[in-house]
Amino acid sequence: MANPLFDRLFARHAGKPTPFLHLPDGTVVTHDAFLRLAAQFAHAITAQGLVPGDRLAVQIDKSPEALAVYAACVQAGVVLLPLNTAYTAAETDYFVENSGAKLVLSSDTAQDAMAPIAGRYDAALLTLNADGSGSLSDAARGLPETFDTVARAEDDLTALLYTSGTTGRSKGAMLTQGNLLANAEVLTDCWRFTSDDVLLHALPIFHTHGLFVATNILLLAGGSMIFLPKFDLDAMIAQMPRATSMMGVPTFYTRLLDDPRFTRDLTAHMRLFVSGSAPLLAETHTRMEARTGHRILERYGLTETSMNTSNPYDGDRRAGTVGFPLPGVELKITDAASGEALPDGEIGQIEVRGPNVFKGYWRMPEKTAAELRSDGFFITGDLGRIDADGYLHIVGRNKDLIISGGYNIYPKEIELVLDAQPGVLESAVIGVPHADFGETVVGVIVEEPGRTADLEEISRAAGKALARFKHPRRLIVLDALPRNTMGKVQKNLLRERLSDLFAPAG
Ligand code: MCA
Ligand code: AMP
Repeated sequence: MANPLFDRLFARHAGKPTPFLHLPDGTVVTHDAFLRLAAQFAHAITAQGLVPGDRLAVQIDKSPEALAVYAACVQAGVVLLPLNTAYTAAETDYFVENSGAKLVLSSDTAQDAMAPIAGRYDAALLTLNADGSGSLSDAARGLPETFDTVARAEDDLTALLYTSGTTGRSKGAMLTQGNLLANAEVLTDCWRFTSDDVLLHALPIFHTHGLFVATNILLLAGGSMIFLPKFDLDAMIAQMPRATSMMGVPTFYTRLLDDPRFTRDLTAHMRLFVSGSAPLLAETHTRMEARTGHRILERYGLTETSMNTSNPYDGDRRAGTVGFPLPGVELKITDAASGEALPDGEIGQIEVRGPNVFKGYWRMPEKTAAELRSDGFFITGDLGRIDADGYLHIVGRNKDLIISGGYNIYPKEIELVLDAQPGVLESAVIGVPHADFGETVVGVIVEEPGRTADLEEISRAAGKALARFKHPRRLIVLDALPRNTMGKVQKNLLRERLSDLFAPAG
């Protein structure tokens, strides 16, 4: 029976001893071995009582086994909910509750923190560690190496990916088989991926970029991936000569360019460098070309839509732009107030429609209605303009969002934590330029009259509540927040005032 995503990405490789994952220690995981493990995991997961449509929340380190959980979910029709390993227990609690996950997968070390959460929401708990050990692997051992693929339609859910909201509450973006397949097909074609490709993979696999864009393309093309547990400069340099391609966030590129070993010779075997998830500085683009002769291909996407636009493979890859709408993707610039389309050249909100656009937010019909129009256009919250040659420029955001090293951070979530601390009257959290992460988090605090806020104590409280990458790197006390006549905090003024705190070098 048909399961379009499994059939196209995975089943076609069954029985093939071709390389899929190259690990840093030299081990190669073949397509065949990967699929046999995925089938065993599918048995172990369904043995926990999960049926098609049920959610599996995973907060585990990157490993071949972790990727096999993705394949197992697709094969069994279980909806995957990948979570950043940096999330605190308090953050994870919300995702498990909101998704109604039936099974939670964590590491052995996180098991004690996770058990009460799983218990609270009646979810089973299994473990999978970075080295592939854990109770999931124990349960899977000896189970059949084939699994009867569950029939699925293109409209069925494959994954719930949570993206934070402007109100501070995360929303689960419902991605269907059809969404992921359509995007993988278009990108494989546009970026010319083939079975000869070896992708240097150092991104996390709990976000669209590393999990879907990178992995799905390579599966579809039949290529392989050098699968690194995380970005590590020495490992990147060591592996680069064996790769043909790399996908990264801008921080990958600035870190590589800051290392003298990253040269034209080192990258001679590469055919493609892709950047996305955050704005790539034109300066990084220029430095890259001068140093290596490669022009980075920048593209633009969101969790809700996967990829929308891309610079051309052949043709001019223009610094400071994200290229053209991908085939099948309609894109328009609209007036935020009226929703009317604006002529090319004018700045407005970016809206997109196509087979890549998600189905809505999990159990949040009002939020879905606010962002996904009934005619299928999704309001991205990004501001852009289309130039005379048709290239899209992202010029800002219509949403209060900080992107640090490719991770999205919603200030509201942090402001709620700061506001709750003793001595704090109110707060404003902003992103300021940062040489390594692009932007970083700064918290501005106004103290209650006659009281002094204990900044160290506040930092500790933020540390307990929020993932490390969201912590304000600096807390600053001001007498008052700048406000406009409507009483709205003017964050642009704060950003201007504090822009030099972590200013990029040069
Ligand atoms: C780690 N830290 C961070 C970040 N990452 N702080 C702020 N922003 C970050 N992104 C913390 C660490 O916990 C550590 O804390 C300190 O910063 C320094 O860590 P370091 O070792 O330098 O960082 P790292 O482990 O090397 O990670 C940096 C990274 C990583 C390689 C840039 O964040 C990364 O892989 N980012 C990619 C994110 C991504 O895949 N985004 C795609 C999502 P301390 O030492 O103080 O305890 S967006 C998406 O999918 C859309 C659809 C799209 O368009 O692609
Ligand atoms: P996420 O919610 O993690 O999917 O992040 C999506 C957001 O990342 C978009 O709304 C953009 O603001 C930003 N983004 C992704 N790619 C780019 C890019 N190439 N340039 C600028 N911003 C980008």
